[in-house]
Order: sequence, then C-alpha cells, then structure tokens
Amino acid sequence: MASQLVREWAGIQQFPVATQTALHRLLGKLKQESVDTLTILVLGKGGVGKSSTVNSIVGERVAIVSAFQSEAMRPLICSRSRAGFTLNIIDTPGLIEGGFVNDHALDLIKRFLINKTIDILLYVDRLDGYRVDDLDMQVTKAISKSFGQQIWRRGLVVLTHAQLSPPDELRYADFVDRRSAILQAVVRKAAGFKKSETQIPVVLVENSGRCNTNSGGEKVLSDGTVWLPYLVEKIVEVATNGSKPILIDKKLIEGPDANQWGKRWIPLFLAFQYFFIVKPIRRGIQKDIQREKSERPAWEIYDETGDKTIFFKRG
Ligand SMILES: Nc1nc2c(ncn2[C@@H]2O[C@H](COP(=O)(O)OP(=O)(O)OP(=O)(O)O)[C@@H](O)[C@H]2O)c(=O)[nH]1
Ligand SMILES: [Mg+2]
Repeated sequence: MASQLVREWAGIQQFPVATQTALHRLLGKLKQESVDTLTILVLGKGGVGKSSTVNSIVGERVAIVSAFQSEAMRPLICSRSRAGFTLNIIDTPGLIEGGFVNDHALDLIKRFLINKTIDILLYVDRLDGYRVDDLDMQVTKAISKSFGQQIWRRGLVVLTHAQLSPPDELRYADFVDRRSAILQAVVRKAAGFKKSETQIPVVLVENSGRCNTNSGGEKVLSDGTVWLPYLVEKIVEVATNGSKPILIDKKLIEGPDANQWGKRWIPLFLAFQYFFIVKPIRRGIQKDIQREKSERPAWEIYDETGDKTIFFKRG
C-alpha cells in the first residue's frame, strides 16, 4: 500500500458541520486504539450501489457510478488522509453479472488485492430486494472461498436504497428487520458462523441526492438516523472488535502450496519404499539365489566362479 498515491481527504469538508464533527470524533477513537490506517474492501453483486457508497463515504466522486451495466471492470483504490489517519477504500466490479458469479471479476480483484491487508469488508446489497436466491448464496460463498471465511468477521452488510416505502403496509422497521435477517442468514452460512455467534452488522445507506436531510443538512433515513456517521461508527466497531485484519497473500488465494505439502512427505515415502518394497524384494532375490545354488549341478557352480569354464559332473 506504500506506493499508493495518498491525497488529503478534502471531501470531508464537503459534509455538513455536524457530520464532520462526528467523523473527527470517530477518527479520534481509532487513534486511541492505535489504528491510523483503515483499508475497506467493497464487494457485492452488480449495480447494487457499491461505487455510489464509496463516493458517499469519501465525499468525492472517485468511483464511476452507472445506472446501466458498469464499464468499470477493474478494482479501484482511493486513498485519503486526514489528521494523521489514512483511509484506503477499494471499489470493485460486480461479482454477479448475467445470472452467474463473475469469475473474471473475482480473479481481477484477487490479483489486485495481493499483499494488501483488509481491515473492513463492506458487502453491499439493496434494501429494496424482497427475497434472497441461489445467487446470493453463490456470491457470498465465492467471497469465502476466495478470501477465507475469516473475512466476514471484519464484515458489515450495507443496504443501499434505504429511503423506501415498504410494500404490503409493512412498517419501515419491520421491513428492515426482515430484510436484514435473511441476508444475515445467508452470510452466516457462507461465513461458517455458529448460530450462537453474533450476527454480522447491517447498516442502511441512501446514496441518492434526493435523500432527506435534517435541520443541519445531514442525510437522514426514514427513522431519523443520520446514516453516514452511523455507518462509520459501525466500521470503527468492527475494526476494533479484536478479530485479525485479513492479509491477502498468495497462500490465502491459491490455498496451501501443493508442492510444499508433497515435499514434506517425500522422506516418509522413501522410507516406506525401502522397508516395505526394496528390502522384501532383495530378501526374496537372495533366497532364490541360495535355493538355486543348492539345487544346481556342480558343473554349473564351477562355471560361474572361475575365469576358465570348467565343465564336469558331480558324483
Ligand atoms: N435511489 C438510490 N439509488 C442508488 C443508491 N445507490 C446507488 N444508486 C443508483 O444505482 C445505480 C447503480 O449504482 P452504482 O453505484 O454504479 O452500483 P455498483 O454496485 O457500483 O454497480 P457496478 O459497478 O456496475 O457493479 C446508479 O444509478 C446509482 O445512482 C441509493 O442508495 N439510492
Ligand atoms: Mg461500480
């Protein structure tokens, strides 16, 4: 990450004063915990609002947002620093396109992340989705398979399009609870969390410029939550929850080196071969020679021992 171009986090000054104050307080909290860098990886299906969320957090238009299929096929890292703190945020192409896990995108992301340490995973989806299907299982499992199940211990589910009117006369809070619960169940399965373990946190986001604001000009959700400082607060909680950040190294991505694994067993294999194959064969050969010697006529024995060939019959 050292070679990454780090700019002054100017976007933070674009936020309303109350949001700036809240963000500075949270950055101070991270400093108290000796965290001076956070690297956030943003993953999710195509078109769910990953790039928009990156832009909302940074407060600048750093990632391309598209209503239609995105042309941004490569991951993008944006680094900003403020008061001795560095934020690295990585936007990625959609992991599901056209009804399948996008293996090409996953491969690009893996190669992009090699030797980087991920502090936070934001798994983005939409709040206004009404059910989960096999694709949700596939994409969460693909994340576990690619980066290890442990990455979910550093994860948050981020639900965009949070300014909605729930269908079927459901209350907003009930709708959010139900949508959160089904996605938490999907993640729990992919992450291998036990039922007794704490659930992955879910945070709501409204990236639209038409998001309601409070009297201080801060973006608020239907329940009055000022969502940006709340999202950062949850990020800080996960970053300081005691679990280890995830180093994306070759071993994690490719699995244990098969050759190295094999090499460890070579001496044992050779010993097995010597004691159970070579030695018994040798013993067998010796026995055969002895038996042959004792059964052969004398003239044949003399034939083998001298330079001169002497033929005579015994007895
Ligand atoms: N109303 C509303 N629209 C959103 C929100 N987040 C994103 N959008 C819109 O949804 C569309 C897709 O947003 P992107 O941020 O490009 O989504 P993405 O996940 O980065 O898409 P890909 O990079 O193609 O995978 C754009 O038209 C955004 O303006 C949100 O919270 N509310
Ligand atoms: Mg995008």
